[in-house]
Amino acid sequence: NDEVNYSEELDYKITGIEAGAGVFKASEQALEDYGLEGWESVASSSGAMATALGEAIDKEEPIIVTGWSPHWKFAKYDLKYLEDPEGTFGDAEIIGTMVREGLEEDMPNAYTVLDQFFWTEQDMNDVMLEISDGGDAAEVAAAWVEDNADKVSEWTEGAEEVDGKEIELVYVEWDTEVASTHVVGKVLEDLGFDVTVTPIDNALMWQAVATGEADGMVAAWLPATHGDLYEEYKDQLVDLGANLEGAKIGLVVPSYMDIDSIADLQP
Ligand code: PBE
Repeated sequence: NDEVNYSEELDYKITGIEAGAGVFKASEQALEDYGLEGWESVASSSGAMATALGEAIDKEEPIIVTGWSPHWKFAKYDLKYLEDPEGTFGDAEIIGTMVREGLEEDMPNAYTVLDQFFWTEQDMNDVMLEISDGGDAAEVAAAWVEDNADKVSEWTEGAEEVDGKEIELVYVEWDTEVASTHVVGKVLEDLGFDVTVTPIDNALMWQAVATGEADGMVAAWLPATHGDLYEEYKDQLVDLGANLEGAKIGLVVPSYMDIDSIADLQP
């Protein structure tokens, strides 16, 4: 094995994100599945992870982060996923929409929009990149909605305007979810809804929709990433299916690192 062993240089640390994120939990599972003794995944936040990644790349130092796509980091930097022969991080994921029971009866027009909301990785990337470049999420979302009237009209087809009805969407402050939640929130606002978008922790997001405290969310990563939460709450939720296809999670490194597989981290 002539690959570089990065263990000591990295101090046996994977740069994680929020402890409640599916990809963070999967990274801890990977340490077990691959027998990476002495290694740990260090919880932080998505923002801190992105900062650490940028700083390492500036200095061409090694770093391993818990990553996901779509994400602007792949447009900004040359990165690769480490191969995952054990399948700990699952396969292709979808991002799904979940709403509370009774929403269809209470707010049929919002239900229609949330049910029809579907966009591409490219759409999401466009919004994410502008926000990562310092744009205000609500303003970037509003501009995207204005520039993509054709797409938006497919989501609003059959929905009628309302007069200030309150609706609350919950999300986690991951770049992907900041983008999608603000875009769909803006579309609902334009239909006349009084929209609140509330950032919370992942498990609380699922719970809030399941208990009806919140009306819906567009941040369900399935089948693997949030599989445990889906199992726990699926009987109390209305599953409106995918709003984006072809998502993925895993361990991500700069392309200049001389390593291809998680298995290469084994002692
Ligand atoms: N993520 C982004 C989330 C889902 C969306 C991959 C960080 C997670 O791991 O739970």
